[in-house]
Amino acid sequence: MGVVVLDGSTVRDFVEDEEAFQKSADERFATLDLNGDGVLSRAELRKALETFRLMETHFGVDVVTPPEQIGALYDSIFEQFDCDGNGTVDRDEFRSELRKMMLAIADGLGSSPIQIAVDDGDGKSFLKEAADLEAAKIAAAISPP
Ligand SMILES: [Ca+2]
Ligand SMILES: [Ca+2]
Repeated sequence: MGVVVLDGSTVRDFVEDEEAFQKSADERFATLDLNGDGVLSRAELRKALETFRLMETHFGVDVVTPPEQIGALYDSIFEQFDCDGNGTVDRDEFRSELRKMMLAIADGLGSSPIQIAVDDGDGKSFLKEAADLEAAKIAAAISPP
């Protein structure tokens, strides 16, 4: 394990490196597409969001979120990904939404660096950490004040 320091420009550079970003996004997509049909269903995306520990990171220790509220949260995230509203998230939708979220994170981070732990030489865990952040960010953006 090592630690990298990440700030807005690091994230932005990553997203703007078209080839690297696309590769990471595609790898993640393939991991999430459990039945291998080339699209993400609602259930597959939900599983992914659970993996991102969305609830733990955002809703914290002293708040118990009712299941129907969690369901609504997952639904609204799914709809954000499913741009054409056909009920599944394809590779392009996934990639472009991921890019938007990463850029939003980059804006949020600005020039205040944060430290994240990564497995040495494992590019995927960088994306995973970034994904944790973006999941928390979506939760913050769409949950009631
Ligand atoms: Ca699938
Ligand atoms: Ca779609």
